[in-house]
Amino acid sequence: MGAQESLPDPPAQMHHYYSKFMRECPSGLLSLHEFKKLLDLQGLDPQGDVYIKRVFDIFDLNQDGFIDFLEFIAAINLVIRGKIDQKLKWYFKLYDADGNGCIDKKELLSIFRAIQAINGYTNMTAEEFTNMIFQKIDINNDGELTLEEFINGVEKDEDLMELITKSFDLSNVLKVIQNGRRNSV
Ligand SMILES: [Ca+2]
Ligand SMILES: [Ca+2]
Ligand SMILES: [Ca+2]
Repeated sequence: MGAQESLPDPPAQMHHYYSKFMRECPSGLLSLHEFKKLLDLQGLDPQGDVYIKRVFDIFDLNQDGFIDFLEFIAAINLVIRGKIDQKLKWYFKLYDADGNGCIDKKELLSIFRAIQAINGYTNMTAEEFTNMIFQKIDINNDGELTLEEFINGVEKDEDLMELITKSFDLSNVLKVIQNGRRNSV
């Protein structure tokens, strides 16, 4: 609906992102260290660091320890064009730390603690947040969230959607990509 028309045609866009990527990352391979620098997330406490490493690992599709240009483009596509479902799948992957296809309370709790370590202030404790989510969307009450429960539950609940989106703000990633890092050191 209109929004996409304002974007340059794909090849030009690709070129645009390629120059940005190469400017931020002349080697063509973005390391975890550079990723944190790019997002201005250095000097986090250990919990926050573990969390950002998980975000990095999800973007690092071939798991070679670097984000290359294609992986970078895949991330941009998710941020710009991804449908809500695709984005929620991404968050699900982020929260499902052991990758067994379900989010349990421990996983959600540790994610939310890490988010607090990064963002600081929240008006709920990590425990309250976790219990609230399970009360709302663990439909069969088995203490685990499947992908369906997660997507259906979050889609139906605006507050929850906002909380989840804030847990790792993909639009901030895009802002950094568009404008470059806030203060180049
Ligand atoms: Ca990679
Ligand atoms: Ca799990
Ligand atoms: Ca369940």
